Amino acid sequence: MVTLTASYEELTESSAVALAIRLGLIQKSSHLTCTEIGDGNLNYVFHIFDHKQEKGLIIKQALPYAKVVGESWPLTLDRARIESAALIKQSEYAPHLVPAVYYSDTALAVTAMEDLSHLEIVRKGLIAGKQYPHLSDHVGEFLGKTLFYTSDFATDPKIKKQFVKQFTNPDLCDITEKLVFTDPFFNSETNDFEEELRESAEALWADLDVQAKAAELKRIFLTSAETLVHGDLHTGSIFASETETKIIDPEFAFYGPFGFDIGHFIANLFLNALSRENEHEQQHLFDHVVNVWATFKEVFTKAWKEDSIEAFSVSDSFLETTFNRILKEATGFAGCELVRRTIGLAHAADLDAIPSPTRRIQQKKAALTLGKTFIKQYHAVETASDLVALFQPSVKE
Ligand code: SR1
Ligand code: MG
Repeated sequence: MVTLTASYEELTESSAVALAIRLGLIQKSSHLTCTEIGDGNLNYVFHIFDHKQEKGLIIKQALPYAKVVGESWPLTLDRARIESAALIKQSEYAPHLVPAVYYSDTALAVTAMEDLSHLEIVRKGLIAGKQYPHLSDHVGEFLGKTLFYTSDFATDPKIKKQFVKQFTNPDLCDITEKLVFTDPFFNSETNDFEEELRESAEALWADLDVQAKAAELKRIFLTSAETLVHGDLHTGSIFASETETKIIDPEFAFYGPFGFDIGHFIANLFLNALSRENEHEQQHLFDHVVNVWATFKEVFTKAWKEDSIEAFSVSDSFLETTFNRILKEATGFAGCELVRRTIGLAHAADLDAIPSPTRRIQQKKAALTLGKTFIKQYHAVETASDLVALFQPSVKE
């Protein structure tokens, strides 16, 4: 049995229910069920449901190691504090786009939050062939608002520096530094890919231009404390229906570059596009790529005009150069994400689930080519449509 001031212990389905009752978040009843539904790489997620009241609750608990690897990879519990603090901060600007937090406990590394089980994980839905017509409107709005308002453009620079401290997240950033920005570009032990991809992987490791640009992108990730980024905005971090979207799981949040989340979201749209059979089925994903950027720009511009505290914000050309830089960096980050989801440690189910082995390898090679192209050309990209234009030749190569 857990107590409210407990030192850390791993929850079970029954102790998660006991905790929820003790916290007054759910009433004791014979109609309660609890299921551990975590399918991510790092945490337990308990779904508690009162079948009589038809009321649900999520209790998420960080494990002291990476579930995807096992106990040999210890991981800080502090990420639970970061996650709940990030959700609360994001809800100041986009409350309708994140789950409500009811309780958090740093000792137990627990966050109790809104049950979103009426929605589905976007990656799963996309793999099943579904479409989410408002996905890019909502993600673009989320990014436009949260990235603008937590940056120096809207937060007093002294207060922003306190946020930089509060959201310093060395262990989770270390995962990204290694798994996204380093290991996939070398013959590292953490890499994981089919033997048929070895030739393509070796070509990538020998490509000096890719190496130089990946090094630049890693440096930007390491040093640009611009805004509070989500830090892991792939399609598995988004719940949605046809009308609603909720962005979850900001345990990787930290002060990083504006383009990081945009790049990751776009890369994951392309990964799903690569799993589709034809251009007709890919079109809505390409539309989302263009629209998430357009919506981000629109929302960010409105906030800039209305609420910027930066003296230089009177300059339209400063806004333009800011967007140009963000899109270029987002493109480079998208390239790194495509590469790592193909040959790195944590794959994208979109490609792994392609049933025909021949086609799976073919599409993974295309993902590597697209990733490489984005990395090499990130300085040259001018519009989001340029990204879509780079897709077709990569797939046909
Ligand atoms: C060891 S964690 C592997 C990956 O899972 C998370 O969702 C992040 O994307 C991380 O890189
Ligand atoms: Mg996650």
